[in-house]
Amino acid sequence: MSTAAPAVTEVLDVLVVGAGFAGLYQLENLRSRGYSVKVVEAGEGLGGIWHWNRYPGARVDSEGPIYQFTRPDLWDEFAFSELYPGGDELRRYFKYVDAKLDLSKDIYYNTRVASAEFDDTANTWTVTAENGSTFVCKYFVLCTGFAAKPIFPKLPGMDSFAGINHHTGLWPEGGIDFAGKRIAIIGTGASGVQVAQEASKEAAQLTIFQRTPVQALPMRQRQLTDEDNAKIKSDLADRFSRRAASFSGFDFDFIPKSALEVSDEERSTTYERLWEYGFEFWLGTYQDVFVDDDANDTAYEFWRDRTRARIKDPVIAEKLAPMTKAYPFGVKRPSLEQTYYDIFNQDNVRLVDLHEDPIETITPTGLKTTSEEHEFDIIVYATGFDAVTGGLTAMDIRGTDGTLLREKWSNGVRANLGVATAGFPNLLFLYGPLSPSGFCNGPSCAEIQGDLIVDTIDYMRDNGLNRIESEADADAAWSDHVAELTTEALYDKADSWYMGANVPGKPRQLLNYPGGLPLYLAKWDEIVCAGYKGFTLS
Ligand code: N01
Repeated sequence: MSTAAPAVTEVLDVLVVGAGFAGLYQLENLRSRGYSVKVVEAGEGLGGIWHWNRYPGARVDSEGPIYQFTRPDLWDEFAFSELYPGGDELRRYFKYVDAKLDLSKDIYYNTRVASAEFDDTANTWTVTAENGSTFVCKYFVLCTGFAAKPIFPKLPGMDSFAGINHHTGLWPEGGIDFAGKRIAIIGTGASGVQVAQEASKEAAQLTIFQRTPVQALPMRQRQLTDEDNAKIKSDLADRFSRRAASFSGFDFDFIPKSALEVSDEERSTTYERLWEYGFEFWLGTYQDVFVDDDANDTAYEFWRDRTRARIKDPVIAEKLAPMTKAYPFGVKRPSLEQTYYDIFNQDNVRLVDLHEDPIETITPTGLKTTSEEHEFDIIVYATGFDAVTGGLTAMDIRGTDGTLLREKWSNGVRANLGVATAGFPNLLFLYGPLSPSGFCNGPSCAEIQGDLIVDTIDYMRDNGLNRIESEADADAAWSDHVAELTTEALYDKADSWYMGANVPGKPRQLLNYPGGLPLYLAKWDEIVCAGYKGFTLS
């Protein structure tokens, strides 16, 4: 296994950043086509988000079996023990993939990229890591994922807390004992929901600080027997084959009807059916639920009534699932939950509504809201990520005119097809801003968008070309296309990481491509068939 990068400069065809699904797919595919390629990874193991997300209860909250690589020699020999595998099992999966494909020999762990500069004459990037190692590469491929940069709230006194405090995305490897502790969780997104479910089992007192209610759906978790796995595998290839035709890279899609054109009876039968799957109540719903507010109301009301029925205290029920929707259903990422709404019926669990009682300061013994002093042993920051762009702009990547990528995007992202931007030749990013990214099942887009990147590098080699650069007009046109699609949907009606709205000062724009995977792929085809229209190749 490679550990940290070498002290000498290494010259490569491709340097990939990030050893999650996307980076590993690039490594395996580029390597097999004869390129010299290495991956640099900040963590000390592979798995990307699954390397870092070690908080109690961390598990995939997308449909289980379709959340893996599609190579038959990989899925055929690996069996998950749960429909929605947990972090430990996903790390076991990545180790298995590593052993099968011998990936680690080409990965430098504990190697975080600090900066990169483009050599305009040689058409190469010189990339420097924080540990001082350097690489010269023709193509610099960023696979940092959407959640590489955790964010903390800016609260006075944070350094003064004498207990244990961690962000969910930076959880210590050995774990933290929750038994008998007084625990605060700040944030109620997917991570907050998952850690709260676990903490509620053991904590002496768990206090959950909510700013915006999550709209969590039933996970429908179950253990998988050998028989279940055999059945899953019997039609997995077929399920994988349907991914590129669906909006989000799953094997199912929206119902091609309006929620408003069907009878109340049909809609309610449909919602009952989708509710039994949980996840599909979100991405398998009527096609206008995220577009038309009235259609959206029908889904919200169903979700609200099902959810409120589980919460005994009507005051708490109103905070968790308000009668009047706080924001349209499903335009912030709904988490999948198992016991989240039940734990508020327990004596050891309390909800604090931050709109009524905001946090004023963190204290040495806990935190102080406007109306109360709370004492805690542990504070969990489940406050999310500078999503989609944060991992990219954290590096000092300098383009041809000396501008840093983060400066270039300081007033909003401009990126052609969500994979390249003018002034940064031979820099390609996957799962990046203005591509399907956060709307797309991670492994699906690692492969489907990943193939487009590999094919582009092949096209360059096959045609004796050395430099590919997006044109500023094409960046603007793609960004305008995304903005126009955004106005046709309801995403802008919520303050979410999808909109960049969870990070103070970040420009508000939809960071994921809202046209769905099939339209995105059709746009790629159009551009490639026109000889990479909108890119300058030389
Ligand atoms: O982060 P989030 P997350 N004061 O941004 C609150 C994926 N994921 O880590 O909604 C108080 O969703 C914030 O409040 P508000 C999944 O795609 C996947 O939970 O901004 N509160 C919100 O409640 C998910 O969507 C898995 O008003 C503050 C919470 O913190 C994405 O990762 C598992 C605050 C942040 O929620 C991110 O989820 C877990 C402040 N200053 C996550 N700042 C898998 O299955 C923020 N909040 C892979």
